Amino acid sequence: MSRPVILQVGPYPAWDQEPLDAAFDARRLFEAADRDAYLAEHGPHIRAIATRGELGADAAMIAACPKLEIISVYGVGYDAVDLAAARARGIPVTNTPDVLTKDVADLGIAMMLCQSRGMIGAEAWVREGRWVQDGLYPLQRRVFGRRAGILGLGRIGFEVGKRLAGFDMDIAYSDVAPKDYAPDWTFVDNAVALAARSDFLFVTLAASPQTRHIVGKDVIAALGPEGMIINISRASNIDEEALIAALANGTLGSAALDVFEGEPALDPRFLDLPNVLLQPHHASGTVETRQAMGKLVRDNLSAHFAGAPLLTPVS
Ligand code: 8YV
Repeated sequence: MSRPVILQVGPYPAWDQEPLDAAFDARRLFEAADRDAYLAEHGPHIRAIATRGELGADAAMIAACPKLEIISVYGVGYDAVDLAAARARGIPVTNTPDVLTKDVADLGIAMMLCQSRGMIGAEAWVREGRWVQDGLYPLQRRVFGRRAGILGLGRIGFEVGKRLAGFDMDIAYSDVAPKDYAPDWTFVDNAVALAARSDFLFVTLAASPQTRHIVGKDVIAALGPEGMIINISRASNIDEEALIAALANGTLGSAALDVFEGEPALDPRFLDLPNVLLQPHHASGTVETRQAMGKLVRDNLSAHFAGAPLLTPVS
């Protein structure tokens, strides 16, 4: 039987590529020198798009594939998929929730600890011989017992909260409504009030047009010169201009970011700021999680072509 033709938007690790190629005739858009010409040539044959969270599938890509039946996203976030364009043609979209939740939460916690305790600077202090030359490393700020705010108490936010509880932190969260699965944490009904009662603000919201720049000037000001923002969601949830300005003038204490507008080519002003920890969008980047994500992408595609229910459709 001939393998279904699929459009592969970005590269996957070798352990995914082999089984993907065995099951599907994958046309590799990311290897094309001329993307539009490639889509014009291969689009008419494409029955599925296999993409990644940050790459998505825009309206033009969807339109270029008139026989498209399904879009399978390697990532929990599907904000880069034009859902309206997919829905208009009844094309289901799947993502990879759950399998990455705990790794993403772990990295958020690691970023908080690393930034709060100045671990990057401390490492340089040792390597550059300053411990011998200048003595003790400057004192940093503690984490345990302080106030944490979680903006978006979905699966990832909840796992962040569970971990923060282990640091005896005072935990609050904001979401569209209080969550019955978080009875011990304080519900705050807006982002500014949440920031005002937080030392650390975790941004764990699924991105959408409605959440764009939800962390703006007011939230940043409410967090203040001692506050820290940790973003493990999407860059669009934060007004980057306001963030850079506040980090530069000290009205915000610090930030720890895994995601950036225009990534991987982030705003160069970030590189000059000493009070921001920069991570290359790798919160789900463990071997274990990435293997599970790759399998889920393929399992959703296989289920579709077998006429079986999708494992993780986006509702
Ligand atoms: C991945 C992500 O980094 O799950 C998401 O939404 O952004 C990430 O897990 C990405 O999709 C891998 O390419």
